[in-house]
Amino acid sequence: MNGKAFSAEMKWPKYVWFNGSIVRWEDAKVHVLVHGLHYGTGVFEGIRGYYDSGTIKVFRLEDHIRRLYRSAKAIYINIPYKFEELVKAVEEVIKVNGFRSDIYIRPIAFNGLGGVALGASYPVEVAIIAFEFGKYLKPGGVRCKISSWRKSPADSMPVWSKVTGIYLLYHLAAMEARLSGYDEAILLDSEGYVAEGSGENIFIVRDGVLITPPVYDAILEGITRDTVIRLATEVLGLKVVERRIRREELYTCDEAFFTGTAAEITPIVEVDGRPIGTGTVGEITKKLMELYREVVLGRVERYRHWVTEVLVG
Ligand code: PY5
Repeated sequence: MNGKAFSAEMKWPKYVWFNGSIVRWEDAKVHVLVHGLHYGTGVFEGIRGYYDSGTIKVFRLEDHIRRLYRSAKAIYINIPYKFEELVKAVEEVIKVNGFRSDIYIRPIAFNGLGGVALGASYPVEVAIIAFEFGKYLKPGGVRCKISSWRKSPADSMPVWSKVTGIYLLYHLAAMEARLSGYDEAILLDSEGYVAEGSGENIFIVRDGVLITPPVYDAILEGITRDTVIRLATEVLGLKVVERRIRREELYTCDEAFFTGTAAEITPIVEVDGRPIGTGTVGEITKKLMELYREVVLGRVERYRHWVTEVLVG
């Protein structure tokens, strides 16, 4: 059964970077007994690249690769490549595919073939898959449902890291929301406070102040979350408070939005049948969305160092 996801347009690429070399899409395969497939022992990243007159502009590439290594360390995955090699590999896979539209880049490292034992390490496999990709969530705003699935507390799962196995929970939450006629799920933490979306961090706006759950809560420390905090405070002069958010505070806030690499900044227009603010895209959300667009394209001098340009001819 399929959820009613707003399905992002994607197109398979010609080439994939796989275990150190560029291979054809058809040849980028793994064995059915890889440990990562059976037990979710893998880590991954999601990075966006924006096509702009002959170049792909990759947003915060080094920050994403750094987080990949951090996630790997947390679950005993030893990535057999140097940081610089993976950064280069991302650039290489973009170049060889010669993309002509916006892309999404998915680096992944997982425990490979060797056996079925838990508590064992097998040769780690690494792939970087880049493909043409459109919007992930409805850009005009999403209708959300508070999930019946709770966010795992930080002492039960390494939720701060981007671990493949943890995404089963987020997948179930997203399926539940979509099968119930909503666009996206919002997960509460084990104590009932708002944690995040199935694949996004969350912000609310109250009286002109941005509020988002703190990183010591059971959330992923999103790179888009960090970007938005920086842009809101440094450019728009807004106040950002990192603190817990109660469920009814979310229902009654002035504006709410998700942040994430795939979701970018997506307005939340309804939660559990309650319109958020006016039920349309809020003023501050709109300003942030416009500014974010300029920043990812490298058009704001102050943040140009976040953008890596890859010439695609
Ligand atoms: N929280 C969760 C659970 C996430 O999966 C993501 C990213 C974020 C927050 C936002 O993190 P960042 O801003 O660093 O991207 N999700 C992935 C993405 O590429 C996968 C989505 C399917 O956006």
